Amino acid sequence: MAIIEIKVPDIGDFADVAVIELLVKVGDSVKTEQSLLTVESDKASMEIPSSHAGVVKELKVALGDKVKEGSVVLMLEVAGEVSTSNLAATPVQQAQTAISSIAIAGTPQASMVNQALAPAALAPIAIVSAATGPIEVRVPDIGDFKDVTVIEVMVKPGDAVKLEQSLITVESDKASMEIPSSTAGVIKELKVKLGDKVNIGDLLAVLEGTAAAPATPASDPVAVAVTAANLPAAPVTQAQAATIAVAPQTTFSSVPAHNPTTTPIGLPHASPSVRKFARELGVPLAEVKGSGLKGRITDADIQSFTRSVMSGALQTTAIVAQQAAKPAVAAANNDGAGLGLIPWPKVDFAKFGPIERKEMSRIKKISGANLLRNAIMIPAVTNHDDADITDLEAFRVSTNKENEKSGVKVTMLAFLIKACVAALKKFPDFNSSLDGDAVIYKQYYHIGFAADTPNGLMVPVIKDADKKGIFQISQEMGELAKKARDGKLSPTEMSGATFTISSLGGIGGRYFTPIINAPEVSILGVCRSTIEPVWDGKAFQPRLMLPLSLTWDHRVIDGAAAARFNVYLGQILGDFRRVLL
Ligand code: CAO
Repeated sequence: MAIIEIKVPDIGDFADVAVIELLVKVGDSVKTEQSLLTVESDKASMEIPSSHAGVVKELKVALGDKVKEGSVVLMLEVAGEVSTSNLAATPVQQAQTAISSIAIAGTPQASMVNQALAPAALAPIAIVSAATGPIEVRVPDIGDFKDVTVIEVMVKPGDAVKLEQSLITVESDKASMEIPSSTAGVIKELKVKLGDKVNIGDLLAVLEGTAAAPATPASDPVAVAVTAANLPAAPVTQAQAATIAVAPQTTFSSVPAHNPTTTPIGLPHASPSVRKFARELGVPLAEVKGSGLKGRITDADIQSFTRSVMSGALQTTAIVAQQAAKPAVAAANNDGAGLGLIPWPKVDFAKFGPIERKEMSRIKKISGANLLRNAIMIPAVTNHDDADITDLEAFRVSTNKENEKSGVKVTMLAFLIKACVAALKKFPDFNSSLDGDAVIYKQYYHIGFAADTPNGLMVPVIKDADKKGIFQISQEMGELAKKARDGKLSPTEMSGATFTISSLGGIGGRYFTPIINAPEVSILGVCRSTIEPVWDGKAFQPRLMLPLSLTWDHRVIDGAAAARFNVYLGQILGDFRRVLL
């Protein structure tokens, strides 16, 4: 065992960046490259990773501390002996790699980068087609990070922007950064929107303005255009134009513009990893109160927000809005008036016989409101079909016999999950979600399964079911179903599903019409298999038939696709070798 110092790597000539978040505490085990803390300049926040795996022995920094290159961040106990020469270099080099690849060279943000590591791009890319013509602002060198997501657009067409004013914020999985304008001017056209992926050289906006404001001559038509676009007052004189051209800061101050050094109202202050965590749980960041430095939102804030919502102590705006919406009010009050219907009948049941009144469980109340919204808002259709699972059931039974000692029982539901993944891959519409007028196609396969619990319906999720085998799925399902029944499922274990299966096979019934678990677009209901006479062309044969009920959102999927999905699912359940085709 050895104790080593983990230091702040080279962060360019920026001294004194603030520690805004500590991601580990004493006693924590950390993996190599696990983020230890977040530092922030006025333009970028970034996480500093650990160069070694080990156990945190001592923290050498506190929230709000200013650090610079070489500051000791923490003491880490690592396995084995570590040579002193390694110690000095390795942490710094690794963190340099992480940081240099995300920072923007040639801009104020570039101060956070090791200039020596990224000498190539020293200026934001601005293509000026002509002194008086439109100016294209493009994404500058953001290292070898590809496809970073636009998470904030700070300007709109018609806005006047200053040189180096932030236009958008992009985010990788480790850092978020603001991309500044390489020129002053007026935004004529924005070429990106929220959620777009951008890379170096991509066109962000077309501006009309001064490519290099101080150098622009007073009579420059561009300057006049800027003036005309931004001064509400009547005629603009050449003298006024000159003022604007040579002193854009003062002149533009009358134009409301985004101040890149302050967090815009409503924009939550949180690191990229916290934002990602919030997104995974569907937590609206804007509603979370940050307990970190300067109100910054931490992982713990997201967790306690989620706990509060789950316990009913807190309601998100979405829930409040939903309850304010007529259908949900109708649900809460059993009042059809909210839907423009005649009121729900109010009956004194006690008049007719003895009664007992029981409050619904919290889970039932929450799921009830969601089910009602989904039932009302989704134009859902259900297709029924049967799958011949005679051979699959025989295989399942023999597999369980062979593996009796393993303690893991393979269930039909595990095979159904695998078969559904194959069908979802073939018909990606079923693994999507609606987002306004766009459809989001998910390239991961997280399958939710409805579990009946004493408190009501819960839907735990088997994550990445495409990457797991039948045994692993069966085992996870058993564990998750037990947790569900014991009321111990975490929010993470119930989030992120791309498709849901509701199996009543262990209970009975023939077919039913499951309600889609929004924002998913389809759900498969399964009932109890029975031996049926099936005509093979010559005679009726006794076959084990599994009733399938597929409900789908008609806005995204059409009937023919749904029929094909069911047919394909039936073929796979009939012969799993088809998955290989
Ligand atoms: N046909 C015939 N038998 C079936 C079957 C099917 N489609 N599916 C399961 N079975 C059998 C199993 O083989 C098992 O029999 P053995 O004990 O003899 O092996 C028995 O039924 C019980 O299975 P199970 O229900 O314990 O296991 P599962 O994997 O099928 O389901 C779970 C697990 C958690 C989904 C289930 O327990 C459950 O909660 N189902 C209810 C879901 C629900 O409420 N859906 C409705 C939602 S809408 O309100």
